[in-house]
Amino acid sequence: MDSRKPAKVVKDAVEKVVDVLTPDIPGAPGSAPPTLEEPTTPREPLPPKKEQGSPGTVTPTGAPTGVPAVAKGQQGAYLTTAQGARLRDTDHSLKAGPRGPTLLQDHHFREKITHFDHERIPERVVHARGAGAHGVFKAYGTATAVTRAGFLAKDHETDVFVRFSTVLGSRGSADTVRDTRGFATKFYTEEGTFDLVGNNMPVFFIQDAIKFPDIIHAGKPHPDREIPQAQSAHDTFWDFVSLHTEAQHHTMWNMSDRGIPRSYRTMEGFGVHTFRLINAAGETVLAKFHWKPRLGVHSLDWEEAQLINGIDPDFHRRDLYDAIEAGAYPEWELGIQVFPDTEEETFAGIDLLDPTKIVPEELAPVQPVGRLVLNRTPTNFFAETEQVAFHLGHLPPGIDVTNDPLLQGRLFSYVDTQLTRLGGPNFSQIPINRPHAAVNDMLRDGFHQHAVHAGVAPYRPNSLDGGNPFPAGDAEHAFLDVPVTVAQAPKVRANPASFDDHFSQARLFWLSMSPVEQEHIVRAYTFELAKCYHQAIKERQLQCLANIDPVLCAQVAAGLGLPAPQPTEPLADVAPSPALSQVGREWPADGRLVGIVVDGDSDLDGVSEVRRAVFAADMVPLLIAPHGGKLGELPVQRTFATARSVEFDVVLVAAAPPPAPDALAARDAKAGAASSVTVDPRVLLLVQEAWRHAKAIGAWGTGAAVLEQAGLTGTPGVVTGDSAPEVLAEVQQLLAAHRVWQRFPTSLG
Ligand code: HDE
Repeated sequence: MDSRKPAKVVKDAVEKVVDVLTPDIPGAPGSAPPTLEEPTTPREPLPPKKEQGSPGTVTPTGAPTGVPAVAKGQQGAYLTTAQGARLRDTDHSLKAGPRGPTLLQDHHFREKITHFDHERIPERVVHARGAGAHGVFKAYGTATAVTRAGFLAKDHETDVFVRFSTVLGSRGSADTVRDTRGFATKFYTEEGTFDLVGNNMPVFFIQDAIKFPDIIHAGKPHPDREIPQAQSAHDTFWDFVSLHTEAQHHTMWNMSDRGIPRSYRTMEGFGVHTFRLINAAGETVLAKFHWKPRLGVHSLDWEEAQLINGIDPDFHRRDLYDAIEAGAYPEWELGIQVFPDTEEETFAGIDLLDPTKIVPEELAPVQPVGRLVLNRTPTNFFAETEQVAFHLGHLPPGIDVTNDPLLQGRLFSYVDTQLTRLGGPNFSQIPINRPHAAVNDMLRDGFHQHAVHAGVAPYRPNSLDGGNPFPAGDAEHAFLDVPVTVAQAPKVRANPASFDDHFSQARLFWLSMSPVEQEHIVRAYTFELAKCYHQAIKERQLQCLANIDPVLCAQVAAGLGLPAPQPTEPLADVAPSPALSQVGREWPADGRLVGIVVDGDSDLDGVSEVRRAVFAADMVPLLIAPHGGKLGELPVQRTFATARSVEFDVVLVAAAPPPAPDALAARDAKAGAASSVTVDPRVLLLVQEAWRHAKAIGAWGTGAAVLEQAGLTGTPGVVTGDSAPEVLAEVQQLLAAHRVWQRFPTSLG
């Protein structure tokens, strides 16, 4: 048996396979292509796909089993009952004659239907919609001065499972809604599981956990009509945040491009709260956790996001799985901002216990402590992504909590919710939740108990089980509750006065944005408030905007057709934090999708060369043709009827295809969207839409005529040339900046 960690073994195996295979378009269902005829020769189940991983092979109490992943699901060639009895027929229920009633004695029928009837569990009350992946975290060793956590020791590798999510929508809602994203990481450390349950935004709507039901009730669909789904553009949300003004900073993040990420792979992650770290000598510091994506922070365009919601509601989860299958493993660097652990628990005048505040990176740089690589997709969504249970209290020695009142309440909530959702107190024994550390917890019995506990004395002290289990000390890596002094104070329902500043950091965020990002913020507020029914709510929110920034307020007010109010508080004098802006740098484009328009008259050798170059750059080429099948030797992935620009990060045009036989508005409404007698109107729509979403566009050969007809030639970010590879190279350069922002003038800045 290979003694290395399962993740390492799989990662190496996956890399080996990827090396030798010609790259394939990701997304194939199953690990082998199907035959045309139904297979009839009995055989063992197919193995998982090569990039699929599954929970660690450990017992419910953390002992390695070495069982191969395939043996954890179904086994054997034959259909059986849940008890393993082989079955002859599952297509017909047992009846009193072919035309007679079904018999109650049909135990197979009852087992099958009863189990089916109970397939669903309650979805998460928040963060119901999500997608997960397995990976490996490797520490740099740079954090050992401040924490004794073993998984942060130099070169230490730890298996992880990450679940990304939206907050508001139901399990079946669309991915690209405007919302905060969850970024929850389970580190299976040898000193106990560490869950870093964060978001893609560093602040939260509320300062005290007791307000969580309020903000969520306000954000969820209205209780009477149960609309709108998965969005904040409605009266109850804006009613709450305009009255409960501590929500204004987080709301500003949601209205910014951070609310509509391009991909989970292009999101930052934040632990939000301040934690307390303890080193080997027992010294403490305060710290905030950050995830920095290798690919940079990038977003969708708002119109693009709305179109995707209809065209591919699974856009983000597909992107995550496809990127891993394409070998473009998503990567983040984990970093910490470190602050002295002083009695006031403040840094540069910022209260570190207030989760509505950031500490700008310019004041406290994020220090990298390790790298996360997601390299395996789940084998089974339900078993892994749906059943994974995170909890802020899953802490290893070396990381402790602070008195942030939001964090304190979360420490209660995460176990409580699993009791209902996962059906009892033994959810940590579900394979995806099993620790990779020895468990001896004296917790016994309960629904779905998977462990078979020996002994007679699950209590302490005992002599009957030889005194086992024993308390551990520092030498045995015991968890340490830091003996922080709690100041003498009256028992009150109150916040410290320092929590009263609700607008200064919303202003800091606004002032840190580039003009194009500010335009997007104006657009989002205007869109959302315009969707509210009641004028009083719009006016009240405009008052909040007036207290954040008069320009922002005036722009939104103009869009709503309302007067811009005067501030009721002096505007805060804040220094912008350039680190908050997403634009102005260059990043790798791994895993991006390149749509290539082709037809039978295209220079197929040139297309083939570009296709290879796109694969070599760790991106995925998708050919878009008048019909499916193949063009020469090249497989077609999309047709003019099935493609939409929002699927692609870049559009390349290698043909000027005349209208295809299905270019009829009655067959495909898109064909009525633009008129042209010489080029298929769907191709014109494709490039025009890509253009208005600020995407790079390239064309060579006859393709240049398409851009000419679309009126795009010579505009910023539109590349034409004779040589396909040269056009691609230029387009790649544009893609490094994510979008061609200079295409559009702004009225701000
Ligand atoms: Fe959560 N949150 N939360 N939350 N949260 C849940 O736990 C809660 C908060 C976050 O992928 C629930 O298992 C309270 C902040 C993520 O499985 C629940 C408060 C942050 C996820 C819960 C907060 C988060 C959750 C629902 C106010 C960012 C998804 C199902 C004090 C730092 C984890 C579940 C996953 C999930 C409670 C606030 C992040 C109900 C009471 C702040 C990423 O327990």
